[in-house]
Amino acid sequence: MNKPLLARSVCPHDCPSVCALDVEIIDSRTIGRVRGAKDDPYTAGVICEKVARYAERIHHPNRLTQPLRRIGKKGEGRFAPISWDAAMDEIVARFRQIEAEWGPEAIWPYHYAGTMGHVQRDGLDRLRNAMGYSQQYDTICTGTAWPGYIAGTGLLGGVNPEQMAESDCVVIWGTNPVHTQVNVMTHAIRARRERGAKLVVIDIYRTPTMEQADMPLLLRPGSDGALACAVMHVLLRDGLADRAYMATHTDFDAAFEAHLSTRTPEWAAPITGLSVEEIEAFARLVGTTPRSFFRLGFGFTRQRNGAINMHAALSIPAMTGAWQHRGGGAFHSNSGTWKLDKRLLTGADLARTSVRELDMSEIGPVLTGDEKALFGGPPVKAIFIQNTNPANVAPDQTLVRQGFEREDLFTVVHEQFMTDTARYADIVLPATMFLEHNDYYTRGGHTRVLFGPALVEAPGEARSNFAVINELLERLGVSHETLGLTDREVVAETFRASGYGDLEPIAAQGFIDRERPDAEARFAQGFAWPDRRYRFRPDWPAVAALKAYRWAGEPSQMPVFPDYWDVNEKTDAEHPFRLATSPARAYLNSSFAETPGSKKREGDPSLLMTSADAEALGLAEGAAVLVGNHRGVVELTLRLFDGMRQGVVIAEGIQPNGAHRGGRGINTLIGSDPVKPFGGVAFHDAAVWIRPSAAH
Ligand SMILES: Nc1nc2c(c(=O)[nH]1)N[C@H]1C(S)=C(S)[C@@H](COP(=O)(O)OP(=O)(O)OC[C@H]3O[C@@H](n4cnc5c(=O)[nH]c(N)nc54)[C@H](O)[C@@H]3O)O[C@H]1N2
Ligand SMILES: Nc1nc2c(c(=O)[nH]1)N[C@H]1C(S)=C(S)[C@@H](COP(=O)(O)OP(=O)(O)OC[C@H]3O[C@@H](n4cnc5c(=O)[nH]c(N)nc54)[C@H](O)[C@@H]3O)O[C@H]1N2
Ligand code: SF4
Ligand SMILES: [Mo]
Repeated sequence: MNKPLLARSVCPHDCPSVCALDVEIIDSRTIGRVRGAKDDPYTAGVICEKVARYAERIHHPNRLTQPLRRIGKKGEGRFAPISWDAAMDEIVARFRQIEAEWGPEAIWPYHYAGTMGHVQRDGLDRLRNAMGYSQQYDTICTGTAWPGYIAGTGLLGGVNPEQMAESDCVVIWGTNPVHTQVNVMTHAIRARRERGAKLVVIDIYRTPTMEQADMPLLLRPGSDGALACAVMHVLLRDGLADRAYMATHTDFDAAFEAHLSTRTPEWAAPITGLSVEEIEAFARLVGTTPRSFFRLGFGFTRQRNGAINMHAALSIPAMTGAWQHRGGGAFHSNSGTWKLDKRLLTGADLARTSVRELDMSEIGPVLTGDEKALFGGPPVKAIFIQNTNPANVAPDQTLVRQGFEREDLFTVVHEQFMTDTARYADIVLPATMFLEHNDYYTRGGHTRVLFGPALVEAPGEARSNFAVINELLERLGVSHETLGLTDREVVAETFRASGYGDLEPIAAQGFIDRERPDAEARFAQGFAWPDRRYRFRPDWPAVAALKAYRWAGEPSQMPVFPDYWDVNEKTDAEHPFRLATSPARAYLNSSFAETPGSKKREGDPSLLMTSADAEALGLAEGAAVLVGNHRGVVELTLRLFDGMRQGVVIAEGIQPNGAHRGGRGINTLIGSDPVKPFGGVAFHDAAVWIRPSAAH
């Protein structure tokens, strides 16, 4: 038998690893195995199981292959096939009619990062910019993490994460890379194997990542700020702070030192649930190990005090001076370092001024007519969705569902599968997958920008986002440069405009390396604020100005320094448990919920609870439980797991709504109140009650 052809590609999913892939091409329509590229230094031949099994997803019998029109009730899931022409005619007619009656802001193009390819992901902005439709304020994922990081450094960038392999102490803080970005483990474990580095893992439950730690630190949810402050207290107390580094590279002053003087390990112990000895040992480890690498994740920022906690954790290497040493420093994301000029693909030249920007995380309040969320403007009468599944992943599902059930809302969903959101659509359009279109991908968790070419034909009548947006623009009478271009040409133009050079050599190699000089990445010549100093005292208005963030609260309410900020959802007699909804290994957000391998691995939607808590409630392994709060009730299967602090429960993953008895998904329990300072969702911060389900 002939060996299948191997082609280079890149994983399009919303994962910081953005792995370089070698894909077996069986024929013009069929792929075989998918492997991690061995010659890519960050991927290093390793990818997650779910993408290794990609043939299951791309060739899934349930892929959408033709446009559909709703014939059943909203959300019922009954559709009839129609032609692309008829679908487009109807969309354009409805958009025109709604615009005439309510104005263009009554139409809301809504997208996220189901594909991380910029041309296919962000092209929807051409439509909204051209037509004056409502803008989208992107908060759901990065809304708390990024501001917290930028508050310290002034720039969203850090030390090349490959250098974790040269570290003597890798601190994996608030991320579970065994599930969410497996390549972090490759480089962290290499440091342990080759240099005897210590691995510290800080989480709220005993994850498979924590299982591998030399120093596991199991916190109470939302208490990271307290831990960071106590660590800095010890560093100052014991002479482990690098005062010379702080004097030249930070805004460290007597006021901050006085603030930390009361943040003792004894103060932090009851807040965090750690012992004084654990806190002291962690402080000593990072205080005596110059090459300490802080790999800061998203998970610990999905708390109402999350932005503060990110900044507090990031402040530790600024105090030890770990930034000065190879293998030391910090990393969260390099998404602020690409210097891309995306004006062509977003249609920035068409943008109108003073169009309202609706918060994507507040889709529930927006669709149910909340005046504040709508900025007092017209109701949303049409929504056009690409690359996201808000009827499953967005918070406050009771409102989201009410919104999508509105008879007067015209919903179009462009999708690969019949998701919870597509089920609510009036028109469903079939979408291509990454191996069927061209795009480029920025690797937020590393330094490369990769090119992913179209390698196989799309099934049935599936069309790319790029093609669909261009056709809509054309039918709406817009003329724009992109209409005469292919997706590949837009990649080429974007690279050229960004000073990346010609696409052809980049495509042949598969990537362009955007690594910055090491000294720059570790802010050796100064941090990115005008005075070149790391800020222990954040200037939040300056952060807002840098990234066009808007306030979700009073600026004066923010803590002045890193601290334990006690603003999280409180447990009380009625809601005694704290719930976190941490990502599952075999799903990626709402994706892969349809693939057999992933379904088998994840099983029923379940709730992890300690045996002591279960015993107190009279509940046994496998019991059906109701989990609720004022937002709604969800049914889950109880799993005993003694890997959390008592009173903490974990529901891993975002299972499809329909996988739950009762049809209500986990985000029913999560609030959509914008997290301070600039919005975002506290996905791991909910107070709930738990009862046995009457059904069992
Ligand atoms: N409870 C809970 N909820 C969460 C989270 C959590 O931790 N807990 N995490 C949150 C986070 S961080 C995020 S980022 C969100 C993400 O949630 P989603 O935005 O729903 O993310 P995905 O599942 O990655 O992608 C959504 C859809 O994009 C589709 N898609 C992929 N490629 C294309 C394409 O090229 N064209 C089109 N038209 N569609 C495509 C996929 O089929 C998929 O259905 O979820 C959030 N929700
Ligand atoms: N398999 C898989 N991979 C994924 C995803 C997925 O759903 N599944 N989602 C993708 C997306 S969109 C993103 S944004 C990234 C996110 O990936 P990560 O940065 O890893 O963030 P999370 O997965 O939200 O949470 C990571 C860990 O933080 C923990 N955590 C929650 N609250 C706290 C806290 O208060 N303190 C501390 N110390 N820890 C806390 C959670 O329990 C979880 O184990 O992963 C991506 N990769
Ligand atoms: S989901 Fe993440 S770890 Fe898995 S292949 Fe894609 S980029 Fe790599
Ligand atoms: Mo995310």
